[in-house]
Amino acid sequence: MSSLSILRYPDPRLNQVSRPVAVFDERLKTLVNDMAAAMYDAPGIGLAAPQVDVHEQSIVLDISEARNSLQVFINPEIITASAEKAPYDEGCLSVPGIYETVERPARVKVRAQDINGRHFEINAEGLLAVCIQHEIDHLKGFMFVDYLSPLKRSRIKNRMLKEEREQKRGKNKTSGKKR
Ligand code: QAP
Ligand code: CO
Repeated sequence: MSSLSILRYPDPRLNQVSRPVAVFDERLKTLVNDMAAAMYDAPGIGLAAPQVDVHEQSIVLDISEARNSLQVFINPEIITASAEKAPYDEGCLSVPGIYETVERPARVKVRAQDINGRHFEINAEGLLAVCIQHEIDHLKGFMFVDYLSPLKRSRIKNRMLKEEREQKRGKNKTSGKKR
């Protein structure tokens, strides 16, 4: 079980801008380990720190079938993005049960730091490119639903708020009775 709980859309804390990580210490290792545990537990393929209410530029992802290839990106930046776009049916651990098609650059070059602060660059395409861009958006307070039309977004928001209300009622022993 994981100790971190994942914020759910439309929690306004998901719109906070994350600050860069400055210190690469034990605390950061613990955060990244806990984020990975929360992602595997969910299960998901990517998680950004603001989704667990930590507003620092830290991302974990694992797009492998075997779930044994954790990738960590601290202070990630997209250096170049292809003009060519590709669509993908995206979901998000903060918007459970919702999947919508989003178009993004098909290929990106990303510069980031590893858990020890060493800089590295990767060229990503396919699912990896989608996932990295999706997670970097979280660090800017931006969500995949923000690419959708206002109508679609408001429908998703209402669905999530309704689920939240129903979940709260379910937890209450007197649910179903007049209060
Ligand atoms: C972001 O998303 C992503 O709705 C990571 O009920 C998604 O791990 C990048 C999940 C798609 C690229 C493509 C979603 C789990 C997991 C749900 C996730 C759900 C349970 C989403
Ligand atoms: Co997400």
